[in-house]
Amino acid sequence: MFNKVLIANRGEIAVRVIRACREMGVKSVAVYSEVDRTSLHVLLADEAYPIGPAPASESYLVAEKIIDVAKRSGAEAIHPGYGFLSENAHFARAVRGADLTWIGPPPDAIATMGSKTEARSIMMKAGVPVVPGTPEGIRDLDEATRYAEEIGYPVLIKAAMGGGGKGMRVVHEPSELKESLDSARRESESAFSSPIVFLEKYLEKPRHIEFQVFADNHGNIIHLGERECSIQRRHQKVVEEAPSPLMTPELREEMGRSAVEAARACGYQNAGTVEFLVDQNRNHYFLEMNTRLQVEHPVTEMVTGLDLVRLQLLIASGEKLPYSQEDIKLNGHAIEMRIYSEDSMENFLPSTGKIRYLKPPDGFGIREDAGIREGDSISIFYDPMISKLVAWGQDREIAIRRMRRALMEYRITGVRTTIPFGIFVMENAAFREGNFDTSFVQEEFDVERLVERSKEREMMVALAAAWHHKQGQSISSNNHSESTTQPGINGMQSGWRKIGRKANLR
Ligand code: MV4
Repeated sequence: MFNKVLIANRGEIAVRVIRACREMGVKSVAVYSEVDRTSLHVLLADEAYPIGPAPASESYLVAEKIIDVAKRSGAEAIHPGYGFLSENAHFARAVRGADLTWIGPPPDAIATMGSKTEARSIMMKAGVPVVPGTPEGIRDLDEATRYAEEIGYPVLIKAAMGGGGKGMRVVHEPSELKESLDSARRESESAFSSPIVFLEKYLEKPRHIEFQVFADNHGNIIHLGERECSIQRRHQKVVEEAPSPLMTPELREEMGRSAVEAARACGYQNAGTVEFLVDQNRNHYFLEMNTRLQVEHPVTEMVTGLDLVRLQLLIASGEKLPYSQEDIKLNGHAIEMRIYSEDSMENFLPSTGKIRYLKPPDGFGIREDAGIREGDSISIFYDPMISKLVAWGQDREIAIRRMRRALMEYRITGVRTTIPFGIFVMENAAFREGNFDTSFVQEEFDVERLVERSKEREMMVALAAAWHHKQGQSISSNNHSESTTQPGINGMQSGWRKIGRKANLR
């Protein structure tokens, strides 16, 4: 095992890796930009080194600086976290070139999976189902027209070197093809420095289900079950859960096999995620492979009981996978809600500023992975994620109730957050029934209703406090009635009484 590991990241994932290192007796080296000098990950690490000004392009994305700190500090390995340089094959090669261990997949696997067309081609050869589409990038409009006729409309234009929806265009009929092709190429060029696009059959309202895979350096590959990630906003995952409410043992067996074969086909090692789209007939199709540890890895940890970062370090140090596929058992249900400093009521507008008060929820089955503390400021330079809130329950209904309770306890002042959106999701009938797909947010989220309820709540505070103040009486809290925010979840204290009592006590 390593004696010292450098974490080339910041925020909650840096904290997460530092904690795993500490539990394993591995010294941790943090790197930080000027605005992160007093950040939590710097405080928790055994050593910390400055790597430059706030802009990531001058700090967390500068490979030479990070490798230089690793050499100077005597770190033997680098963990990239997610984002930044985590899927940069050049960086992975440079780390290895500096005689340091890269805690991640082989650089060639990163490069191959970074090209969506190359990834599709490898998966087709490996017998992994892919969405019907073009074998490689489209040369011109004529070729696009021929392929679109062959595949059948609607078709989806996608960027070959991209992901996350940039450069994607749905084309419903031939007359739209030229304009969509041109605009997709332009967007792909500006976002990924490559105009190469390809076509796929457009799947209407698919579900996004991804499988966690682990491969060691000795040819052993297993999967750790799936994560449902269909609740996304502008291709940004917001709520993830494990297991998927859609899953059956048979479908898990089938998709798990595809995921393991996908990893084998690209010579994978370490932690990876194979993303699938699942259509309304429960057919699964390879979408892409993420060659990093994902933001949402905690839901897999909660239901498998495994520490995925610990596994990454073991495998990177050359050890064999300590588990066979038969050892992997899923227990209970976990839901993760990403808490962003974005205003749920104002179309998720970024909300920057200082976190004046922060009181995370806790209690049985609640985990909060945070990278910032009360008093920290949400910077404009980085992703506005404050924390990840994870709720575990022995079944999905309990996990949903627990997540809702935790979100209602979560106190943050100083910035607006996505907490109200999370409460909306936990109270939404379609979500609670497991009956949702990637169109959930656009079809179910009614921001006006959220604003209305928020105003009702504010009015309640005023009226209830005034009433209690006038009564000057103590309040019995033993009579339960419907919660003001959620008719039907009984057993919750009356919102009026709770608010009035708190206001009165204040
Ligand atoms: C698709 C699709 C439908 N049909 N591909 C979105 C970003 C990138 N990860 C791929 N995405 C999609 N690819 C075909 N052939 C629908 C989406 C999609 C989506 C996929 C997963 C989760 C959320 C999504 C939101 C919009 C579109």
